Amino acid sequence: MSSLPISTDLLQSHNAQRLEALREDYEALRRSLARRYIDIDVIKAKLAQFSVALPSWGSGRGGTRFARFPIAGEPTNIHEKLADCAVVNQLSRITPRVSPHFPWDHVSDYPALRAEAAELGLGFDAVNSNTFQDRPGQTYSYRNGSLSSTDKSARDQAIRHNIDCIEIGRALGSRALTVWIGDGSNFPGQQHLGAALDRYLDSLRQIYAALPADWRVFLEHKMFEPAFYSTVIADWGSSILAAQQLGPKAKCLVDLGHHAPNVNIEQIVARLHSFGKLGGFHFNDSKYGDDDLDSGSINPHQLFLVFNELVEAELNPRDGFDPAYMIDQSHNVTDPIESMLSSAEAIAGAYTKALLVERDSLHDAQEENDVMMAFQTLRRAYRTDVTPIVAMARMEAGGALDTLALYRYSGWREQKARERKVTGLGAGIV
Ligand code: RM4
Ligand code: MN
Ligand code: MN
Repeated sequence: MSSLPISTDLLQSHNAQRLEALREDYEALRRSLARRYIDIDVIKAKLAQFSVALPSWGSGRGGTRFARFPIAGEPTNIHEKLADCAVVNQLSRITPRVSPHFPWDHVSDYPALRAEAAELGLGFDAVNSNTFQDRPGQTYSYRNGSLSSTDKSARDQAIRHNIDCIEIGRALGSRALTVWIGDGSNFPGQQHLGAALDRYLDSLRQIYAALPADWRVFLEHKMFEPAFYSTVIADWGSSILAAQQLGPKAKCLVDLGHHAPNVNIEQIVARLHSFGKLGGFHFNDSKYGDDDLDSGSINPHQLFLVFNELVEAELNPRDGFDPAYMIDQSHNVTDPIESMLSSAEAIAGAYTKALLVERDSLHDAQEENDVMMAFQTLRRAYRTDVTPIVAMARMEAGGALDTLALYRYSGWREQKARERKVTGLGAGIV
């Protein structure tokens, strides 16, 4: 890492002003956790191993299906997106990888892009293919679907694009491909529901065959949108059945926004893990649908319960459990760097709280059907303010004690507003 975006002098003096207060809070928390026989330093060491990838598309003001409201200084290409992601990682220290999206992040020299990212202290996570929209000059339209299209030429083109993404990913040092398709239908009778899935599986088999030995493919389900009557991979059931058909390199990816309201997502996580098929996560939050709001902003309790299952999964790994944790958000009304900083902190906090659950007490209470004690065991962890642990781990890794304050003080966005070109209004993304 030779070219970190924010001045390290600035970062150090920022931390120096806040360190004493943090130490006091950390020591107070040490004492209160010790009364529960929890060693705060062990929890902090565990958190230090944790990381979550940033979505390259999350560094811009993504917009909705209705509108996009650009801000001055937002990134206009993958190079600028990487620079912004590097700011998030430098301050938060838990977002060392970026998940790129193609063709949005297309460049002509991928080894050079990889080197550029490494200079900024970043690597690449799962590559995302995009066959949910047409791009200028494309030969076959995805209007009637992509991997499940009735048109073989469109299917072949979509398969080719996914294989190209694998090639790009190899050059970038990635080891996974995430496939989310918008394929589905808007009218009853529009599509043969069984045949569409058969075509999807056939296409995926060809993509699967192109995966290098140490790669995985993540199948991402989503209930609806852009198709509003049926979606080919609508739910975790379709996803796991497809992954089981394809083979061990195929895993399921859970995007928190891709379920019906009130669905028990933590149970889905547990189920996928039971069958060794939990591959990855897209963190975000939502109130109604695929809102792509900031992680933990609407339902932090759900985020905690999801992490509670992930900690259970860590303790009982199956089929090489190695989940790819990624953020997938769209920032319409905030500075995307601020949203990603805030989300990274919320995710780290939810994980830390899940680490505080007294597992033996929980399991004992579950075995004995002691409902209230089981519930209270989770509650005790959830109620704990873990801010000092998250901040201390971050500082020890070289990050900032108050990430948002330092980001604002650094004047990064204002400086970029002077340097970067103005982005267009454009349309939003899904
Ligand atoms: C989809 C899905 C995908 C993401 C696109 C932009 O709804 O969440 O993961 O790549 O949006
Ligand atoms: Mn997603
Ligand atoms: Mn989504």
